[in-house]
Amino acid sequence: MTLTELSNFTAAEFSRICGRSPRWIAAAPGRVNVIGEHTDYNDGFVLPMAIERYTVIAAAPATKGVSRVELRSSEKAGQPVMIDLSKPMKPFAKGIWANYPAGVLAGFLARGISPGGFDALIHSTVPLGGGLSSSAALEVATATLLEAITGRTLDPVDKALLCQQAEHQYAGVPCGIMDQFISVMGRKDHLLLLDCRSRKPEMVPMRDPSVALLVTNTNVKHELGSGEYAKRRAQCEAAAKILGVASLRDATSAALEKARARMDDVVFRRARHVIGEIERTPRAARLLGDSDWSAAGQLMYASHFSLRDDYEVSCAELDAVVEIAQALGAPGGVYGCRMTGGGFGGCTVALVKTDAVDAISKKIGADYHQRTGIEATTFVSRPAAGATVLKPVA
Ligand code: GAF
Repeated sequence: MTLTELSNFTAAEFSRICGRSPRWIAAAPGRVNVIGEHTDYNDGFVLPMAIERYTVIAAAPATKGVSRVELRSSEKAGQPVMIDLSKPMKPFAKGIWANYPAGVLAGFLARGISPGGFDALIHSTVPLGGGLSSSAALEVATATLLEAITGRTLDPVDKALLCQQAEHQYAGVPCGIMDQFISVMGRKDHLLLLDCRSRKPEMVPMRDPSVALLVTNTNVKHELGSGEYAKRRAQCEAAAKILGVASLRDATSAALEKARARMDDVVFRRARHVIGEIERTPRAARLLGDSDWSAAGQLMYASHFSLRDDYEVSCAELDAVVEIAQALGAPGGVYGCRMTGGGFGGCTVALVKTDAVDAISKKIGADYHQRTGIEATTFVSRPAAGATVLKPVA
């Protein structure tokens, strides 16, 4: 579905369920990270792109009271979640989807910006829990909707940070800044090379039609993910402390080697991944900008092996997809492949020849099923634009 079709579908669903047309529609994309994994909370570099999968929200002024917000997800349309804007905001129970929009709403209210009561219907084509940032897409779509309702446009950096805060404070996930930044700042046909320390974005053109980014969803999500994420952050902080630097961005491989005897092996390996990945990411951006697909692809493999062996956030299913892709190799149209996102399941991203996409998808699907008994889902996306406000159809 194109974004326009998706917007029209969401508007029609809103009308059907809420009994009137929406006045505002906002959308925000999910993302795939090409390289630069677990570097954002270490002040490093990331290289994500927005994908053509979106969270769309259609909304209209409330009919039941000026401070009553009713949120519906198209998946659970029968059960709206209610927020009373006249009362102090607080998170819902852990794990409730409405924490994401509620956290963003709280961020706007804390800045003195109130949308007043409204009814909203949320529909998403970003696979939930697939490591493609469905939560950031929901946060950023909510922020974009609130901008449309209030007429107050936030600075893009402030908007992304507000959404990150929502995730920390309302969803209880101590994420970095990558997902919210790309969902806000994505640009069609570009990757985003983001320096997570200065927050300076650099757009890297990626419009050569002869190559494509192929996403494979392993369709597994191992539950240890969220606790392990916080653990990794703590291990990185421990390494930085031993190295005497503010963050691993300031550390070098040589300094890490020198300090090896003063570190526990796990902390050492976590730091080795992060330092290597921070170095690989701007290099991969340059190579992609120069259309050196093979060299960029090698860095993607190196990233995967480092995440698998040193950072230990991969899993058997992600490794299986990377192995299948690597066995196809350049003769089979694959330049590189790696897990993408936080890990413990979710998706891989592969840099491939466009004319080999069908054959590669088929081979990955068949071999992955044979090895795991699970059906994978594959799709290709061009780099998409970031969050946007759409016109409701009459
Ligand atoms: C998750 C987090 F939300 C990001 O901030 C980032 O740390 C990523 O994992 C790993 O690179 O998506």
